[in-house]
Amino acid sequence: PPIKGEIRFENVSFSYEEGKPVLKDVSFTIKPGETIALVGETGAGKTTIISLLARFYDPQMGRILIDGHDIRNVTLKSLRKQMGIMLQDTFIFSGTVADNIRYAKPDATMDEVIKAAKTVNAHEFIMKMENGYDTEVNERGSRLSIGQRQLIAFARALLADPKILILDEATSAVDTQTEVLIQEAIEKLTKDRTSIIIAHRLSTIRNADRIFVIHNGQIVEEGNHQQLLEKRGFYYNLYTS
Ligand code: DGT
Ligand code: MG
Repeated sequence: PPIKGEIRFENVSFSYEEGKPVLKDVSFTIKPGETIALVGETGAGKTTIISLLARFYDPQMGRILIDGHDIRNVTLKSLRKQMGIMLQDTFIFSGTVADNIRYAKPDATMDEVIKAAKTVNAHEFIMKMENGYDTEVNERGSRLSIGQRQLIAFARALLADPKILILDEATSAVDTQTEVLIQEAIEKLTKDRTSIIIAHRLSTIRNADRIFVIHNGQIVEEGNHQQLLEKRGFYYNLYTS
């Protein structure tokens, strides 16, 4: 059955190694369709939160629910089908650009592939490549810039049309023009789906419905950009220092 995309962490604690807690009693609820930005210093636990949601690991304590169902009672296959996960190192494999976009939906038609690419601003640069969508790229995506690889990953995610979108935003700098394309694409991608973005760019953070500030394995502040600045706490220090 189709899911609504509510995400709930209930008293989640997790450690990779015994005696070294990484997440400590984390609880939150994300409403269907909401966009959440996770921010916090390096090692705070941001990637760990999304790793638990995708069940790369299970928490030692607490539970994680999607639409009220404990994700441990869902098969991994159906869980991952509901989620579009984009990690920092965008995954490109050898094949054509179209194959790369079609990855999560192998039976997609060319029209669907193009439509997805257009929506996330990838169409234009693809059409400039010598064979357009049939251009071969290699595993390392070495013929593509980092920004272009990201746009391809966005097209892939959009085509898969997951209810839940997880994005570990790349830190690598891209040129100003690509930056604008990426920002627009993120806004379209997050529309009408529950999204969790480990956000590095201020524009992404400002556009989020809510921001969770992670510090030392806990959510220490929560609110939108303006509310958090007014607190003059962790968030304020992250963005004004
Ligand atoms: P980032 O990506 O540098 O901004 O940092 P976060 O916030 O994504 O941090 P995260 O969740 O990767 O790491 C939290 C803590 O857990 C940190 O002390 C490193 C540790 N850690 C992360 N991944 C692993 C792992 O696979 N094994 C072990 N033993 N520790 C890990
Ligand atoms: Mg991380």
